[in-house]
Amino acid sequence: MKIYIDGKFYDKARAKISVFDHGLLYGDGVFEGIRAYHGRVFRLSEHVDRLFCSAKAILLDIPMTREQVAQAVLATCRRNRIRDGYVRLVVTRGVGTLGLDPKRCERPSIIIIAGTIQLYPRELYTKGMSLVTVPTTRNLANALNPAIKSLNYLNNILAKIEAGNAGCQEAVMLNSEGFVAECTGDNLFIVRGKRLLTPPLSAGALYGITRGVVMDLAAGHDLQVAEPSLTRYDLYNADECFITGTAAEVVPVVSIDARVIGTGKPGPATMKLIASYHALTRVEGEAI
Ligand code: PXG
Repeated sequence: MKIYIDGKFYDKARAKISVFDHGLLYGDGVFEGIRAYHGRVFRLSEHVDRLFCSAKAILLDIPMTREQVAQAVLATCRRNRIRDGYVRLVVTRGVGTLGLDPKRCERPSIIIIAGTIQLYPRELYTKGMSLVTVPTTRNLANALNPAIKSLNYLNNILAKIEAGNAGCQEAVMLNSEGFVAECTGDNLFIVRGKRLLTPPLSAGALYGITRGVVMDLAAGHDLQVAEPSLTRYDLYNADECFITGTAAEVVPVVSIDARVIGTGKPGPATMKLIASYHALTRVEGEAI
């Protein structure tokens, strides 16, 4: 495996960054998780755009253009002979001092790892997943905006631990007002009749790229998309529920806080959206 760091490729064992990098010391940096399917990188420019938006929000100047970053992602895939895989793109604040002032960091570092990922076992996609609402609320937009895909994921990790303690693989995270925000690494949707509903970004969700794709696909399945405020009551009384993410793709949800969702089996609209999502990944993307 060859890892890209600041324009050069290193063997896995030699791919190292400084202990003084503020990405490590303070979680000061941003990242993206990207998928490749059938020799193409799916939604590459959207991921690169979101990376630059996250960076702008934390006043981090990425020392490359969007096009150069996209080309570096493709080059890393080629170098690792990836046709189907997972790319982790990371930008850290860079090497600094033992003080949190980012101005004292020399230069941001760009790291690209191209490998594989299997977040959840196969059978979860046919049987469905159980979720639990956890006590840790999603970050406040005015504190650390959930729209920023930063290297500081402790808010989500705490929620993930709580889900695990409750015997679940994913958590429903609420915002400080008690409305549904998202999961720890996935966006959340419900189906009610012919309506496909997902929390608005203002509820404290990441602008998920898979979320956007699924919303676009909905029209082809006669579903009307809306983004209302959602409470746990709305989730419990949904006909169907699923979560979306680059790594997870589209995963049916059949139980939330021990309430059975719909029939207790993955719903028909969910299964159709899973099929059209897979169909899209087969034909779209930047050629590696
Ligand atoms: N919400 C959060 C908080 C995320 O981190 C999503 C939603 C889904 O966004 P996309 O754009 O991927 O549809 C994410 C992305 C992991 C892992 O290892 C998680 C993500 C990305 C890559 C890996 O669990 N989450």
